[in-house]
Amino acid sequence: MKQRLNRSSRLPAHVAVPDYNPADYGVGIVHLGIGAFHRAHQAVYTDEAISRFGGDWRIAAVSLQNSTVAQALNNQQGLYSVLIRDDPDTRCRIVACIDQVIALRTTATEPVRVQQFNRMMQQLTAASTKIVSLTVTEKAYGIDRRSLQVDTTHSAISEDLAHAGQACGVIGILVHALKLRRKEGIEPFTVLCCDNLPENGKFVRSGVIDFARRIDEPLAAYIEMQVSFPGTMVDRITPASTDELITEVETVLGARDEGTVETEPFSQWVIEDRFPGGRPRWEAGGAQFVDNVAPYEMMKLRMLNGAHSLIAYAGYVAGFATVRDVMQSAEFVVLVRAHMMAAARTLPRLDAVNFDDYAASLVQRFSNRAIAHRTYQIAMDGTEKLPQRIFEPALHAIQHNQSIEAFAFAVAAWMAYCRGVNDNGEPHNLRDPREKEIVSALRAHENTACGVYQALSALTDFMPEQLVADTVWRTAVIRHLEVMLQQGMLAAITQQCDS
Ligand code: CS2
Repeated sequence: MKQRLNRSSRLPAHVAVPDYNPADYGVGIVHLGIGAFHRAHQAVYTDEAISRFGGDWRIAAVSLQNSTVAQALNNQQGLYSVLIRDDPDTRCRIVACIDQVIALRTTATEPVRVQQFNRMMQQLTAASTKIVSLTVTEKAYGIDRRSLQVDTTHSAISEDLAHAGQACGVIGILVHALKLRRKEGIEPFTVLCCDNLPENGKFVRSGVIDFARRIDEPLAAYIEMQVSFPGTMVDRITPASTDELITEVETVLGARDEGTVETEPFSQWVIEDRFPGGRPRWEAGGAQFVDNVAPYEMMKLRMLNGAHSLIAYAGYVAGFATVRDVMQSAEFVVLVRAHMMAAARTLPRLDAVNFDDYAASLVQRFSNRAIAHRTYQIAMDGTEKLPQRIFEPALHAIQHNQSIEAFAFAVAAWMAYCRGVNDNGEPHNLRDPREKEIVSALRAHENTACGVYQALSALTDFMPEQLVADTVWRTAVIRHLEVMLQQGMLAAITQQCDS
């Protein structure tokens, strides 16, 4: 095994290295949730910004669930590589803007480590911290997407409301840190949500204010007045890192990098420019600053992520392991393109973007032969993803007399996936926060298209009532599901493409 990547590693000339000395710059950002996506996206933009313009904008990152990334990066002085894969070329660059990673827990089931918690709080309350950014996935927030209030049945929310001083959930941590800053007379930080949620800035703002109101009314009023929550749209396809990737990168770098990530060449970050405490000049990495990010976000959620979920469920059930494999099937491509165009019809006009071109570029990105993005990875957390990706455009379609077929097909594919077995007879876990509920609902109903629909459409706070009550919708989902269950996913796709 080679030596670990570090600041004195002698790297091959084709590996791009940042042209700044990390030790010259301080920390200005705390990032919660340092998964592969953050390392391939926001950290790269920050690295470009520091390279070009300098500034104390390095990142102190926090892992909320386990210590794997902390162990990897802290043993490498925060350095890691990004493998940018295109077909047939691969480029490699080093990112140097991570200062340290604080792991709150060793594994998800362990309690929060007090020392690590204190280190995180120290960073969050430092006057030099101007931004707290987040990529924690949809399920971590515990905010009800309809009322935009905190969901008191969510375990992190209920625990943190009971012990706000030792908060270990995202919202509780933000509120606690803002409370301490206010008490000490330190300006608040800007909260930058980078998760795939509609109007993500507004979403987190509402949850934070609601949580604060439940423990400290004046704090809630202060947050409402003083704290900025810009919205963002983030985009870069980034598969989960694997051991094979680490082995491959070892030969590329001549050093071992356990924090490496692989990603595609495309990257997009659209941000509302509201940073009272300042921000890195992310323009250096190509970030776009706009007044209102919502239409971009809606486009990306409905066209890219919606099509991704369709590919994940239909593809996985049909026996395809990766998105690129799915995109080798001409019929699948027709289905995916039709889904994107149905989603495009539900969007408000966006002068800067032509939706046909956007769909064409997505088809090309999904077809990248150099990226093995697993359908099973994207299929995860369906109950958290479907509402904004599929149900919202479906509701729009109903309200505007547009066809609902594409959305009904995607939901039927999700339902087929929820049965826990694919068309090859291979069983799988759903990896959904509501997995237990789904399994017991399915057990209580007949294993027919009607029974499965009945069970899953009745999950509480999931499918919007307007959809549940719509007989055209119900009939369409059941019709597709019937074909999927009786003749298999590929037959259902053929019929959908022919119709
Ligand atoms: C994917 C996204 O896993 C998923 O649900 O749809 O992670 C997708 O790859 C990114 O949003 C692309 O920017």
